[in-house]
Amino acid sequence: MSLQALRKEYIPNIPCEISDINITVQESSLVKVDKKIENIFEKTSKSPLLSFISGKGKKANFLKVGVLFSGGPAPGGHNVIAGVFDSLKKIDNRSQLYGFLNGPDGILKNKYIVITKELIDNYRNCGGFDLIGSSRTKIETEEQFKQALNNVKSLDLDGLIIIGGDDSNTNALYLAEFFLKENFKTKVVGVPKTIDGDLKNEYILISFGFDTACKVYSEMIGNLARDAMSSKKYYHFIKLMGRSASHIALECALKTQPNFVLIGEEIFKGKKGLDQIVKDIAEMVIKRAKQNKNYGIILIPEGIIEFIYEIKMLIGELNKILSSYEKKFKSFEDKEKIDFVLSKLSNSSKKSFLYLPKDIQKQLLLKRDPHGNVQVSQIETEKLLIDKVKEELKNKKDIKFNPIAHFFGYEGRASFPSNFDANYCYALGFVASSILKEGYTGYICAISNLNKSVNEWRGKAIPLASMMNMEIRKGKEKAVIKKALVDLKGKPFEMFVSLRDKWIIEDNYKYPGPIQFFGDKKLTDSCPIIIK
Ligand code: FBP
Repeated sequence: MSLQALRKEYIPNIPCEISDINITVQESSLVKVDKKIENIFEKTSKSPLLSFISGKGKKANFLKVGVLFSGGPAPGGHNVIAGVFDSLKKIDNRSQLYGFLNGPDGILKNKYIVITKELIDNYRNCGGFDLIGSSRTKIETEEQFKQALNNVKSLDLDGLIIIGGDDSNTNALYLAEFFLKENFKTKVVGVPKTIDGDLKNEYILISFGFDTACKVYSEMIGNLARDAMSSKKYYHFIKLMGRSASHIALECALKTQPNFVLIGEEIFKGKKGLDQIVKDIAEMVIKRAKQNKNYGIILIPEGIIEFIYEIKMLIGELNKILSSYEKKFKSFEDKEKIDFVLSKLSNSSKKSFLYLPKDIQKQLLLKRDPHGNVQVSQIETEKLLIDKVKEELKNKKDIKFNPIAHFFGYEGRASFPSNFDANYCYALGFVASSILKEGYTGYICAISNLNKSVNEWRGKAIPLASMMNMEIRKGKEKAVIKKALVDLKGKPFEMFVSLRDKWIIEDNYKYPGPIQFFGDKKLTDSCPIIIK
C-alpha cells in the first residue's frame, strides 16, 4: 500500500470539546479596538472573544456554507475542508458545503463545486489546495463586494469560510462588514493559514502549514549539512520561504543548527546594511578556513531583502514609483525601466540600487502581488549574497569558497501535512462550523494550547477587528491585519542567540530526517519548537 493511500485513512486526533457540535459559547468582555478601526468596521468591531465548551449550544437547522482558499498553499488545507464538511454533516446531514474554485475568483465569478463525501474522502490528510484551487485575487472594489454578495445570495449561504493569511483574513472582515451593512445573513469566518507563520498573536500560536513546511525544509537542510560534512567543499546558501517574517528560518535553525542564520528582524533593528551582512559571512568563511573547514550551511529568510534598512527604503520608493507610473512602466523595456526609476529615486536609494547586481535590480522591479507586496520569492537573495561574498573574498587567494545557491520554498507548501497540521486543520474546520452555527461573523478561528497534548486543545474565535491596524498600502492608509514578526525578546530567539556562536565554528548540525507519520507520538505529533 502506498503512503498516499495510507494517509487518506488517518483519522485526525481532536478532543471531544472540539468535535462535539453541541457546544456552548462563552463570550468574554469586548475586545479593545482602535477608534479608526471602529469607524471602518462599525458593525463588526464590537465583538467579544469566544471560547467553546461542551454543552448545549444553539440548535441549528441545516447550514449552507461556502469555503475558499486564498493565497499560497499550506499543508493541511484539505483537512480544514474535511473538518468543516464532517461538522456540518454532524450538525444536520442535509447541510451543504460549496467549494469556490480558484480562490476569491470563485466567489466573484460564482464558480463552485458541491463538496461531497466521495470528493473530500479522496483529499483527507493530503497536501496542496488542489481540490478547489487558490489564487491571490483581492476583493477590494465596491463592484467586487457586490458581486460576492450577489453570489452568496444566489446560493443562499449561511456562512462563508475564508482560509488564508493576513491579507485574506483582512478581506474576510471587509466582506463580513459589507454583508452586515447590506443586511444579508451570510456570516464570514477566517482560518489562519500560511507557512510563513506570521499570522499569529496571543490566541493564535501559529498558523497552519508552518509546522509541516519547516519539517520539510529542515529535512533537506539536514541532508545538505551531511553532504557538506562528507565532501567538505561546498558552502550552501539556502534561501527559505517566508515573505516577511523570519519565523521559518528561526524554526529551521533551531531544528538543524546551521553555521550561520540571518534573521531579518534583528538585521532591521540593528540597521545592518548589506555590506555589513556580507562582511559577517566572509568573516565566518575565513574563521572556518583556518580550521580547514571550507564548507558550511547558511540560512537566509526570503524576506531579508525588506529588512536591510537601505533596501527597505529603496523598495518603499520603488513601490511608490511603480504605482504612480503603472501604465507607463508596463510599456518599457527592462533597460528603460531601470533608467526611469533611476531618474526618480532619491540619491541614497539610487546608490543602494546601483550597488545591486543587474539581475536583482530587474527582480526588484517585477510586478507587485495583488496586495502591493514585492514578490520576494522571485528575488534571488541567495545569489546576491554569494556574489557579494565572492567579491569580498576576492583578494584572499588562500581561502577556498565554493558556494551553491538553493531556494527551499514551494517544495514545502504542498507536502503531506504532519500529524500536528493534520489534527490542527481538522480541528479548525470544526471551530469554523461552530462559529457559523452560533451565528457569529467577522471572526478568525483559533485553537488554544496547541503546544500541549491534543486533549487540552480548545476552540476559540477571535474578532478579526481586534487584529487590525492602520498601514500604508499602495500609497493610502488602510486597515489591515498586522503581520507578526519574530519577537527579538521572545524565548525562541533568545534560545537561538544563546547557541549560534558555537555553530559558526563547531559543526553541531542536527539531522531531523523526513516527517514521521507512524510510531512514537513524540516523533509523529511534535509541534513547532518556536511555540513550545
Ligand atoms: P501566503 O501568505 O499566501 O500563505 O503565502 C506565503 C508564501 O508562500 C510566501 O512564503 C511566498 O513569498 C509567497 O507565498 C509566494 O507567492 P506565490 O505563490 O504567489 O509565488
